[in-house]
Amino acid sequence: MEWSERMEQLYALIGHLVQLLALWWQQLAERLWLQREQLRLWLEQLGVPAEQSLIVLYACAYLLVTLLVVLLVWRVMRRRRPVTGRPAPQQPSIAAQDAAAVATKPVAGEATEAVTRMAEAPLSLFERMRRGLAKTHDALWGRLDAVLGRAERIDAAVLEELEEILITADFGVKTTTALMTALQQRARSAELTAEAVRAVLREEILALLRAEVAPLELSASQPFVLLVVGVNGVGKTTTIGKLAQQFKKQGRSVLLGAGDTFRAAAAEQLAIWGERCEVPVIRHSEGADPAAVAFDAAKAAVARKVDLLIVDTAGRLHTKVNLMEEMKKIHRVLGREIAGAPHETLLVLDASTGQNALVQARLFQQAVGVGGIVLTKLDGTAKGGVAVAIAAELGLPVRYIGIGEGIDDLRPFDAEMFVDALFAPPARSTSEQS
Ligand SMILES: Nc1nc2c(ncn2[C@@H]2O[C@H](COP(=O)(O)OP(=O)(O)OP(=O)(O)O)[C@@H](O)[C@H]2O)c(=O)[nH]1
Ligand SMILES: [Mg+2]
Repeated sequence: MEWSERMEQLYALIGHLVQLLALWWQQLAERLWLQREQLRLWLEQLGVPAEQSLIVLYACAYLLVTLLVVLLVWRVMRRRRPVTGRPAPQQPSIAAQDAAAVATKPVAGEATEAVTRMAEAPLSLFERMRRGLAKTHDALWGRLDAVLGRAERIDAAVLEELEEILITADFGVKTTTALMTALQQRARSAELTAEAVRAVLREEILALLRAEVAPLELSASQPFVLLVVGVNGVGKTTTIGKLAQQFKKQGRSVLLGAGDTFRAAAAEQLAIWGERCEVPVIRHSEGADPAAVAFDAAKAAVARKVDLLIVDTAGRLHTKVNLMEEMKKIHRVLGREIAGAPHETLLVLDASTGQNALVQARLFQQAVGVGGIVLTKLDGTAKGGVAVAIAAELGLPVRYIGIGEGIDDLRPFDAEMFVDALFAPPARSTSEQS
């Protein structure tokens, strides 16, 4: 309601009140007149001379009524006045709604809100990575710390426990064996302390990862064609959305191809990402030939001279021969339209599937050839060691890791930051880390 409307209502109310008061005043005056002798006696007892008693009576009544009116007006004003004293906006902004929500919370709620807001303050890249890898960190650092903390000396029994920890964190048998060999070698040359164990593990894991770190190089072709493959639900479409957003932010032109025609919702999901990142999407109807989508998308990418074409595909079981054949057809079509395309086949793997991700990677590598890995959902699993196993056992570069569902939670893989996040003591503060 507008402020002027409120004021009009207020004036009308005051008008009614004044009428009421006038009536009441009239009745009161009549009564006083009838009781005037009695009142005059009271006033005389209070020391008021008889000739002035009438005027004192009127003055008292006048003061009383004025006081009552002032009190009434003050109460009405207090009840109706908006908090800010300004008209309320027609469409409150999100920030205003937030502020209103905070304002209506009890004091304890306000404190919690403040803490939450502090927690939501922009985090350093490292802190984001550390939080994303918290579960693997706990499975590795937490358990290592417990074993090393209670061991008086690092003997064969302790090494056996360490081996079990690495296996449980999904480093894989081959990688774990390599790490244990490095520890035993160090033990032969010098006494193995808890600190030395941590240092050796950190160095060895970093060396394994560093050997396979390679960022995606888009300058190899224009348009650069990225084909995204993987089994159902690993995060292909989400990864494509996040990638489109990141490349767009870098100033590159991007086009998306909705090659998952298996489900109508799949193209819709990609179209939503396209809208969100303001990136066009080439799509066909449900059940259409994915190779036809790839063909149209490649044609459009050339005609529009985009920097990057990313083609989504339906999740498929690597064991289904016909689906793998379909993928090969998409490969052929893209290659016919754009020389060398797809320039990269990115295999998306869900980290929470642990060693099964390695099996998928091997089969996709055999079937369609894989250029790099995106390891998603590291935030929800204690099996983050699989990143090391992929690098060490498959020789495939982990290009990106997914550490959450947010648009910025897909990060180019940085081996050092990854290892630091795994080995960082839990109590380390943000400022120290950044
Ligand atoms: N926590 C977490 N969730 C993720 C991550 N990446 C993707 N997801 C979620 O995983 C679910 C599946 O993601 P999609 O992108 O639809 O997976 P897809 O591989 O395209 O699935 P299909 O098209 O059915 O084969 C969604 O709920 C995503 O939000 C990640 O890094 N962390
Ligand atoms: Mg999908």
